[in-house]
Amino acid sequence: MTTEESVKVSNDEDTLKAGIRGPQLLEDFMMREKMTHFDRERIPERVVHARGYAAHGYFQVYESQEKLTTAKFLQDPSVKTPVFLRFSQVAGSRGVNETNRDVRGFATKFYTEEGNFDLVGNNIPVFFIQDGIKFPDLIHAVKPEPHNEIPQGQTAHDTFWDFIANNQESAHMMMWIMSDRTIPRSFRMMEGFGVHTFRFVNKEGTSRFVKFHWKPKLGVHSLIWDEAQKLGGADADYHRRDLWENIEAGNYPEWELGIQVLEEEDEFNFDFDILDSTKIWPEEDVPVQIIGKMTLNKNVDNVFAETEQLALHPGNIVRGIDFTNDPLLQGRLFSYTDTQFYRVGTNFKELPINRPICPVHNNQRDGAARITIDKGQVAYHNNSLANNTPYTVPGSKGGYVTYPSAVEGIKIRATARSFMDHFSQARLFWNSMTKVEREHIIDAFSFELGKVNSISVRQQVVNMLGRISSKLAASVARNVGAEIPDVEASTVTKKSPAVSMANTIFRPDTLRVGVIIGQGFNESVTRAILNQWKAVGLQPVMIAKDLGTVTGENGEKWKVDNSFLTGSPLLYDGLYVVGGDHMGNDFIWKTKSYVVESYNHYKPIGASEEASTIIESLGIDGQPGVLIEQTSELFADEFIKAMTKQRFWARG
Ligand code: HDE
Repeated sequence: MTTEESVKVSNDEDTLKAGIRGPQLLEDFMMREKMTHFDRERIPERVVHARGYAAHGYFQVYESQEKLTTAKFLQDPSVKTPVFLRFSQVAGSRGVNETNRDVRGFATKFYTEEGNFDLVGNNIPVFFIQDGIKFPDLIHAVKPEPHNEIPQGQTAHDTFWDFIANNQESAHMMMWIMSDRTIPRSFRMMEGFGVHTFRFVNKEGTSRFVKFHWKPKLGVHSLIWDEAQKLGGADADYHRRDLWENIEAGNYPEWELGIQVLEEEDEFNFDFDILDSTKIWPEEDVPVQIIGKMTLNKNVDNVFAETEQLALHPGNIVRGIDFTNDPLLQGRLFSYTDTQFYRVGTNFKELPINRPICPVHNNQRDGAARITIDKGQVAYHNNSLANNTPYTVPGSKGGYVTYPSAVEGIKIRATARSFMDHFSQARLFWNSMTKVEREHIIDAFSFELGKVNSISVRQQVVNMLGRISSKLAASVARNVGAEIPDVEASTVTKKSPAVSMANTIFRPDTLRVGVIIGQGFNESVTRAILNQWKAVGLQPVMIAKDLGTVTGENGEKWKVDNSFLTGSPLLYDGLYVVGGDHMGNDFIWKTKSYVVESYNHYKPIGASEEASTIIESLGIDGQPGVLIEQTSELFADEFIKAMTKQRFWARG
């Protein structure tokens, strides 16, 4: 151990004192250094997206996109572009539990050969507001209320819903937020969206409008509300633990990058404004073309140095990509650098996690905590003393050139008419939901508004829902004691199947099965079943009454991962009760509580013949997704199918 000045430390436990029981001496440079550094360890948390977790990986394009863009990282399929992806929650502070209902940030820094490109997106494709100037209002409304700092990381309170009811452009976003998308099962099972309309520009200088999508290879899956609430207690770090453990285990999460592309001349061919961030471009109208894949394969070494000091900015673009007039995007372009100067410091771009992999040459100099030692006499442009270096690079040689889009009009503070239809796409979303998805949306609105104290705000929101769907409004009104509104609902009948999570990919890999074993369990049958499951990527977690080992009927000792106490049925995607030949009352009782919780959360439940009495005693045998083992091979297969399906909504 040394001091920061590299003096070797002989004692790090006792402060220098005048006499063995005497006062401490100010001259103790070791103690002073340790304490003063500690006193400054925290930096301001992000004003939004404070709680986040990130990992390293790489991106590869499937085939050259040169027809659309000159962006270097989208040209050569053999190039692996390093990426760093930070997931986050918007509303809570850094310590908030991770399963709260909230939008998740999905923000990727691409370290390309021609500079950094940041795609700072969310797991929802639309946003609350249309103009950046409203963002501070939105965030003031969603954050804990200022007079009592309650509630933490929740939208279920008066000021948030008051904002929503009085800023109705948020109607579409609210439908997405009240769906299960805001309580994801895993970061690995979320879609990501760039939200805004960007431009791709190719070498001929042709510009097209583009929206970015990340599609998870594992599909899009969510928790259910009861589970999410309880998980906050069972494991406040549920999502980061899931990401960390899966990357450590070599289960590298993957997302495909998709783009929706529109020709310039199609800009006005839609019944919404393509620059409005409260609108999707329905995938059925503008198909998503899959162009590449991102893989996360390395956890961070230090969360503060990497995840916390990471400074993302939607304004970090590279040659071949440009902005549009999307007013929300334009507002963001100002905010992000400004906040990084405050949060991280003037020279934040020099930090290892933020600096590009290609060299930086310019005349920016000095400032607090400058790391680079800039050499030479000259720090200005134009110059003759340094041969006019660093020199600028024309577009034809790779310099960034802004797309010369036409600008016209008078200076004005107003919203375009084409941005004023707030309900058609909210209705489109509602139309696209399955029965179960609709029930969850109604429950979510009812929960949230039920936590709102102001009767007037509840009613205003219900009135707003009436503009989307009279059925939705009536159901929520009934649940929260509001009047059924007398307003015209949107008449849109169109659906977009792509927005329903029922149409996602269903796969068993990486899902966790809690396997409850008792003394005297059958090792060979259990091993055969678990091997079959592991072969398709399921992850068994061994649960028993106590930690340590459990002895099977042939004397094998199996290691226990979780006891009933340290585990929880909330932590597994399905349950398999093996039991044993001496299951005491306590074992049976605890097993039953695990089964009941899993059953209530619609999860697959399997039981060996020996443990079938436990299932029968609960009266749930024969229910969908409840499987009793007859022959082990068949059972193992059926159980894999059940795990793949994930939830059995049709339970009586
Ligand atoms: Fe952000 N947002 N935002 N935002 N945002 C920040 O930047 C802001 C918006 C998003 O993991 C802040 O470094 C304004 C949309 C993510 O480090 C801040 C507006 C989308 C992250 C900021 C928006 C996002 C942020 C806070 C309206 C999805 C976390 C700390 C014009 C497309 C990035 C920081 C990370 C972070 C401002 C709207 C996503 C204050 C003014 C729309 C994922 O600069």
